[in-house]
Amino acid sequence: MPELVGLEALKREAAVRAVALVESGMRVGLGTGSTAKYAIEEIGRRLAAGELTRIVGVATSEASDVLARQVGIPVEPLDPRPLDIAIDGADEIDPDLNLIKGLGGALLREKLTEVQARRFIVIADHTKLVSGLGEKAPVPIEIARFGFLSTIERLRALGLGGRLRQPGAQPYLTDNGNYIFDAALPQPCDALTLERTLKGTLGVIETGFFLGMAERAFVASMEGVQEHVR
Ligand code: ABF
Repeated sequence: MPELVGLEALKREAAVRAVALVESGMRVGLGTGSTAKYAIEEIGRRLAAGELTRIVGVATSEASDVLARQVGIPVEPLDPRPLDIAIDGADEIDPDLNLIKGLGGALLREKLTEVQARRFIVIADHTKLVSGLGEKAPVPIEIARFGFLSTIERLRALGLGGRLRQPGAQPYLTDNGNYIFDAALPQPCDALTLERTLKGTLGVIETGFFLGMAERAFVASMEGVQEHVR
């Protein structure tokens, strides 16, 4: 494994702490992003070392599916059975472990997977800690391609700023074939009320609010890895 320095090394340490909670025979939700990547690699390492057996992974993105198979984790599609644990990164973490996720674009599969986990563990670096959601990051909202301009009008009518995610000539396309609107949040933001409103808005498929889902977070900073429990 390559030598990591600085924050990257600490992100991996946070991932290693989370993966220590994984036991043989578990069905594990595999997150997406640069921190979750370390968790997938660590599960692969523990499998190869014989520390873990009979692990089944459920991947939250095509990229994590590919990585998991590369490191020797058997991957299955999500089915209605509960997952024992899910480990994933986040874009913002508030003091109650409410999250914004989805800047990596995988919010729908992440939420579908992580809501089924008995234990949802977050791994991140300290820059993700906020006193209120929306302080630093927009909330990604996955919207249907069909009629997306009309959906964006509806989002603007709710008072949301922001823009359609468009890194190049074409809008960003999720693994599910949808677009993402990155919404700037008013501060302070009542995330629960906004989440309910958004879920009732035509054209909205899912939001990046992960409220009341995380059990604990391992947060890396230059001082080490801190554990936050809800
Ligand atoms: C996923 O990856 C997403 O929900 C979140 O957007 C992102 C965090 O990535 P990183 O760990 O690279 O900051 O967990």
